[in-house]
Amino acid sequence: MKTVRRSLVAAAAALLLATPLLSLAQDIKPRLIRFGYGLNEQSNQGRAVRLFASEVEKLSGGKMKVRAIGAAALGPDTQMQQALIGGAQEMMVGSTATLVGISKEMALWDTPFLFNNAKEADAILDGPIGQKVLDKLPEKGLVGLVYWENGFRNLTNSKRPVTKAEDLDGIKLRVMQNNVYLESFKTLGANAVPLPFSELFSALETKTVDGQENPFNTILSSKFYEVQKYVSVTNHVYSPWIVLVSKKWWDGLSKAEQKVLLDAAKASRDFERKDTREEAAKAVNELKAKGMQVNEVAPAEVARMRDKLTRVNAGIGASVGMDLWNETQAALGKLRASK
Ligand code: KDG
Repeated sequence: MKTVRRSLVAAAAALLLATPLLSLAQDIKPRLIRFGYGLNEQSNQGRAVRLFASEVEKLSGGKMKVRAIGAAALGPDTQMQQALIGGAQEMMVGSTATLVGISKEMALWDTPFLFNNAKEADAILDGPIGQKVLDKLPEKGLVGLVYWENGFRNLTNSKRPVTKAEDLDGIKLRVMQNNVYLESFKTLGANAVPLPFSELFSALETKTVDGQENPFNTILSSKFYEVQKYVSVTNHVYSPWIVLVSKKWWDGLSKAEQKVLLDAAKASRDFERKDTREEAAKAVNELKAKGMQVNEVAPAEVARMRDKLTRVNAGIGASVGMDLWNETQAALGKLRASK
């Protein structure tokens, strides 16, 4: 009888001892966040995801850990967006343009020539209008934390320099899977071919498409200079990236954990924009050094492109809502008047 009692006491003691260790183990086991992105690790996008990860680790005291997964290893933007909505993935960064199928107001940022410069972009994206567009996401199962800078987009192709819209005639131009981009480049005379970013390099390499359009940073980091000869500078649209969280997962976080992610996202936004702009300033010379031929499209020809695209703008206003469209135009008018 004594032996039984002794063994029961020993078992109870062991359980008591184990429980704190188990709960301690639970306490110190960091909350893992899978953060997917489409560009490669050496890109401006990859550097900013790593900055975000270090900020989360620092601000959470090691209780939250981000696993950065690049090069579209978790799939293209559209696949990651669905994974977030379903709760199978926690976070991603991707283009606002690929989000339009889920949240139509994102098409506002596809407007050709909407912003004249980065200052205007920062003011609108980080201001009440940018927040209004973010506020449409939770009903779709997503939480948008901040906008990063993809940048002003320029044309590349393997056939000829583009000096005017007519030079696009007959060029098979890859565009993002987005109706505004498709319509815009059809209107300018190109044969627009929508493809996910993850398929773009091979499509250029195999001549499935002749050209594409992206910011200098992406042309450099994705090594498009290996499969493209000409860069034609149009700055035809300012393209944001957006840092997204699965709402299913977000709603399970404490307020403190949500604050860690938002504060880290804001720090990563400021880092990413500075880093991207510094890299973009050097990128043209680097692309020339890699053998690309760069031409600036004359302002008069850019203005002709812009005029050709006004019909596309009317469609954007209708799809995002004229209130949002008019509010954006008014805010830009105010910014330009105050210069
Ligand atoms: O994941 C990469 C894309 O989000 C981004 O780079 C979009 O600019 C883009 C493109 O051309 O697909």
